[in-house]
Amino acid sequence: MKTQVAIIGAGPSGLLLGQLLSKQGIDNVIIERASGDYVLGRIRAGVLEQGMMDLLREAGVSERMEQKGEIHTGVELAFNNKRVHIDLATLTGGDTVMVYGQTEVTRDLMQARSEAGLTTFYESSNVALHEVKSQSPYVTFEQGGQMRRLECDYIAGCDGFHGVSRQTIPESVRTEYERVYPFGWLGLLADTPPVNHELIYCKTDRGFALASMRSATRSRYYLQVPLTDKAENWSDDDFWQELKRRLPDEVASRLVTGPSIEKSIAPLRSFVCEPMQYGQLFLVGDAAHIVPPTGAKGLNLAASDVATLYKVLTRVYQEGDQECVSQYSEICLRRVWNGERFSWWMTNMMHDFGDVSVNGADSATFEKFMSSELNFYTDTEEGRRIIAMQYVGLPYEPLSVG
Ligand code: RFL
Ligand code: PHB
Repeated sequence: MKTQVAIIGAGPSGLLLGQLLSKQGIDNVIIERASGDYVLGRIRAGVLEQGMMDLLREAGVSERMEQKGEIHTGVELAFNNKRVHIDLATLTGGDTVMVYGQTEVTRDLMQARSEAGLTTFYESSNVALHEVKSQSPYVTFEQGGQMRRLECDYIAGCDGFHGVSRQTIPESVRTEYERVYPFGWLGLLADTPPVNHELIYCKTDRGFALASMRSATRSRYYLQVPLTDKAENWSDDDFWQELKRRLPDEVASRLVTGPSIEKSIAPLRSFVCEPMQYGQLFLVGDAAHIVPPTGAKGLNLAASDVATLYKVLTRVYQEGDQECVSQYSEICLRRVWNGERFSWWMTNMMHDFGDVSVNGADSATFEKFMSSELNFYTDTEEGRRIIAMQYVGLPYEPLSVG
């Protein structure tokens, strides 16, 4: 088998890249380890930045998002008996975010790919990347007991944090930056009306909580929990009671509870792999970087990587400019590090670090620094604007003219 671009992973990064490339006439094949149902069953991101909404429109997969997604013009931060409204639209001169689940984005992209008759190999095992430094790389994988070989010009590693693509870059070439946090997020999805019309990020003495949603009838909530907790040991009742304690009183009084559809714990991590390109291989999305979910940036950073790689490969194939490939890593990493810094900052300000010392400060001192930081940025319009600009997302950087 032969294609122009081999894409490893059919998560949102791989599917969106495939869709955009196909629209430019660039042939691609996706190789995915899991089944389509498994990929759709993962409940993850809920907030899309302006740049990602525009990219989904460009990819021709925005019809359902326009109908079902909800534009949010603000978010709320609650702490110390205060509720601060961050008016995203006013503070940024009109930018907003869209609440539309990653599951729905993935579903739309899967449908578009299957309607266009593009090839995806689900349930592939032993995926391996070969000769990525040469002009003729290839991918081998096993499917239905049969070994297959896919020859290509380029490989896009869209296979998430635990994928094989990043490991293909020799250790002597890559540098990995990492911060693991001493807690996780327990998420619960329920068919209950959301407790508030906007998201509320809550910092409390009992730990962080987030009130989010998927639609007018489906809510998504998160609780900061110790890493030692197991989702199956949290009953729905325990979850709702703890959430009530962490929401502002007035909000808690209107919480509607119900049976959970999904409950899971995600660890929190900041991680970046540099560089994001090696020979003919590009790392995209979670394969190259992870952020803690506090800033709602993970999927959005994946989308900005896709936007950059799409521009690079379009220029390669339509203008014959192979030099522009070397711009990919630097352009992506500038935006990635900004998202990393914002997510780390929001995580530090909003969570309870318990007895763990942070950045050399004992926990009580760190807590004082972070409370002061939160007050400083929320008390003034300038501070709120800084939060708003980063929450809606920075603009995508264009390729430089070669
Ligand atoms: P994914 O989604 O992990 O997809 C990778 C795909 O690659 C496959 N794969 C392989 N395929 C072939 N061979 C191999 N060896 C393979 N190994 C793995 C996997 O099966 C999978 O299908 O990465 P991608 O596409 O880069 O997408 C990234 C996003 O999923 C991620 O950044 C976001 O979900 C992060 N995130 C959020 N991002 C936001 O922008 N806004 C949010 O509100 C937000 N909330 C969240 C989140 C992530 C969360 N969790 C659980 C980590 C909330 C949570 C709770
Ligand atoms: C979500 O709805 O899943 C969500 C929203 C905002 C975040 C993280 C997760 O910051």
